[in-house]
Amino acid sequence: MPLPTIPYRPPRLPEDEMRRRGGDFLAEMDRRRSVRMFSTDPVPRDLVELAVRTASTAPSGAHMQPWTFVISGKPEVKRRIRLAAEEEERINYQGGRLPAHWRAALEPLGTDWHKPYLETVPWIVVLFEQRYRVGADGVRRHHYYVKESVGIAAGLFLAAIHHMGLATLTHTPSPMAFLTGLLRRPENERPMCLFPIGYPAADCMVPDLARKPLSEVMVEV
Ligand code: IYR
Repeated sequence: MPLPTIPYRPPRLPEDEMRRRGGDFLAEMDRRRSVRMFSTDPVPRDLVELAVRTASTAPSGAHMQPWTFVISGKPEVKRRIRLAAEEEERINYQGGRLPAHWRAALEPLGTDWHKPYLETVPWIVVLFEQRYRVGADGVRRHHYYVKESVGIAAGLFLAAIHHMGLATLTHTPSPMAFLTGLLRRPENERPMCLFPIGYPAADCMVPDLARKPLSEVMVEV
């Protein structure tokens, strides 16, 4: 049975107003940076909820919304995540699991296996993708375009966090399967990305990187 339909009538704006809004939004998003130096200042839980609700407005295959945001501000949970992530990353960086080309690509960013911020940030949010769902009847139902849907939700989450004046990082400890057990997630879920959430530290520094110009990211045919 198709869903009932409702009117969708967003206001039609004058072009100069559209241009102003688009430019303002670009300028704001262009100020976003991935942060690895966080303040320990507390962040109210409702701000994290707002970002999750914003992320959850993402379009998704057949509107299945195949994502779960697991949030924690508990010191013991954050500590266990830090220890497990650092163990994996130590094998990556020091144990030779990262191939030479990957280490070379990361060199300008100056990352290493130490992830102290995972323990000191007020919140950690782990985004899980639901590969399928299990109905109340115990029957498996398909999810569609899961990676694309969850990727879009992750982007909206980043934008929402930044828009509120908070900072985060798309951290993908590799492999990240330890998060499924540590956070007691069901078999249908796989961790996709971990976001430490907080304010940037007062002495926060970020790499002085440049974004590709339009001419390198857009072609007209
Ligand atoms: N997961 C590792 C390595 C890493 C990989 C990529 I691709 C980055 O853009 C940054 C880091 C880490 O978190 O250090």
